[in-house]
Amino acid sequence: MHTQAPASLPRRRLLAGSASALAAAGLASFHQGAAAQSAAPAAAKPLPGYAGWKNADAVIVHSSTTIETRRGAFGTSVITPSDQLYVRNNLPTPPESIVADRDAWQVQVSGVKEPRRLSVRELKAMGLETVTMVLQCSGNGRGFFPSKPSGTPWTVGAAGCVVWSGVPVRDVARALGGVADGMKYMTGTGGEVLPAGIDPKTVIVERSVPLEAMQDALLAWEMNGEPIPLAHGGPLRLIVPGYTGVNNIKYIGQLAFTDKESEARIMSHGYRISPPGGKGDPSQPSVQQMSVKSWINGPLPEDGELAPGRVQIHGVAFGGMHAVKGVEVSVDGGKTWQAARLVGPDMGRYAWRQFVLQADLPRGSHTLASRATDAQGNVQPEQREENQAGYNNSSWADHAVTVKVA
Ligand SMILES: Nc1nc2c(c(=O)[nH]1)N[C@H]1C(S)=C(S)[C@@H](COP(=O)(O)O)O[C@H]1N2
Ligand SMILES: [Mo]
Repeated sequence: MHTQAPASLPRRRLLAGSASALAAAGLASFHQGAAAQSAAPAAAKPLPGYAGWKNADAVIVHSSTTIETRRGAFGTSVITPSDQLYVRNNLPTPPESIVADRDAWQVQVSGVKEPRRLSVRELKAMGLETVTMVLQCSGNGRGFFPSKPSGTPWTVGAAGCVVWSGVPVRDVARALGGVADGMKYMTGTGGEVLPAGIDPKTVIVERSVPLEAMQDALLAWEMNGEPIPLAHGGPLRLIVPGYTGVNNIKYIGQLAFTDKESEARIMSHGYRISPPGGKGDPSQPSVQQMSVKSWINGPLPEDGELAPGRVQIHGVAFGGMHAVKGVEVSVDGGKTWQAARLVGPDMGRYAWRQFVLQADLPRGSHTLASRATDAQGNVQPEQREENQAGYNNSSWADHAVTVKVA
């Protein structure tokens, strides 16, 4: 059983890379979030203005740029309501003015035979597709690493299951004559205005994914039935199903098919699986495709003592790139397992499934765990893979909860 480090604990150090570059340039306000976090009192932090519409009872505000969904708030109806969905920004959120005239937003498309700037209005005429997808930060579950990596100590709530609508990237590429020869990556660049006087490469949000990821990718303008809120990347966001949050570029300004990976720091050194004590570098694996994972959302220790008898143990399970085949639940900390039942609609292989196991729990303490298997037979591992920055935690043991029945 693991407990979350209080969000008020001082950070051991400020975010490496971008924050220090900004600090060096004297742009203190640019990493207000990190600074506020290290100095903050224990009281709950208020929602930042751009996310003021979020349901304050359903989220944990870590900083002005990091907001997590409470584990008990996920519910059992598959889709994460927008006002409960986590937020993670590496740079300050752009001004509301960028969503004043959404259809006028433009994205530069290059690495195609006929490169062009396209407005959202033009994109809307090129194609339409809808995908339900788990959006999950690479660092979700970092709070369970005993090594206390620097960065937001997310437990389970830097994730949600979201419906996106937009134009398939492959339709856009086709309309522009097709992908140019020799391209190996799809590279998306955030449309944030960068501070003057520092090397853009050190702060820009730009990520490359393998070219084949374009097959299911969208340039999306709608989320959960509404224009994408500014906090989640409106007016236009690149959606790369199955890939971790950072690869899903908000307020996308450029979409390029490239022969090399981006040289932005967030690609070359950030989001790399580094050995404990090490530093990120381009030789290490990049955090990209998600793998099979599940966790229980109820009952939880915060519900207090349970009455003896029947409980409905429920949670979410997803496969990353593959559909979920099944979920097992243990009520004895992983000694024995029983097949859970998948409940609710199947929204496709990139969505999560919800599961339930009915159990009769006698008086005492019970450690509840879940373990998912994907359609390829990959089983959620017991242990996390140790790494310096606390990425990709899919350990079922870390996600177990202990409840008391009295
Ligand atoms: N332009 C841009 N895109 C971005 C980011 C960002 O800071 N700027 N953050 C990334 C990260 S690290 C994550 S986890 C997700 C968070 O998406 P959300 O805020 O909609 O939950 O967006 C990704 N896309
Ligand atoms: Mo993230």
